Amino acid sequence: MNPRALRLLVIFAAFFAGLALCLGVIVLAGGGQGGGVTGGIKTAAIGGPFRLIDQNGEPFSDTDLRGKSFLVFFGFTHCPDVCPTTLFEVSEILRALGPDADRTRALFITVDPERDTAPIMKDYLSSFDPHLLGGTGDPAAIAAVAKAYRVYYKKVPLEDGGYTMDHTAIVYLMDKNGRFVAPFSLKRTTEAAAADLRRYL
Ligand SMILES: [Cu+2]
Repeated sequence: MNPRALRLLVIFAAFFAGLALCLGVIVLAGGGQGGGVTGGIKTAAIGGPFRLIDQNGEPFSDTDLRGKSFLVFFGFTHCPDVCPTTLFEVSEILRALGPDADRTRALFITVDPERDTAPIMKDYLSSFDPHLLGGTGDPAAIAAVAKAYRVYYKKVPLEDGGYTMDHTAIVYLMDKNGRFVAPFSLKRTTEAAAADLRRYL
């Protein structure tokens, strides 16, 4: 093979390796959106014990949620779009459940405990459905619960000297025993999502 052909071959190989990598990442990232499809996430390994502080400053743990299926997702109150959208959509689903919403919870755990103290969480969550349960705590407690739920988060400095947070935006559905069921898709009508959640109450 002449050197030029070899170089072309190397370029093509690199391109397809890159493409395969991108597709792999897309499949993994897409897993969170495809209700029931876990996209390579080891389902049995998601969730576990945690100890957090709610938006009223009261401690709570996974055992306090026993007997109730619940949604759980991670975010932060300074989030510009993904978190408020998710909180809004989850609120709509809880509202669609009517009185049955008392039999479930939606847990919003901060990945930014430095800024998201209980009073800040309370203020923020007051704009959404009252069945939402805020979770904050010291950085070690947040790191532990994020690890249990296989959630990635990272502080990203901003030019103005502040920072934002990168974070996993999957909503997890957990059953009455605190076991992971599936990622809970919000890419459907409120009614369809509420009907799906109702099956686990
Ligand atoms: Cu967010």
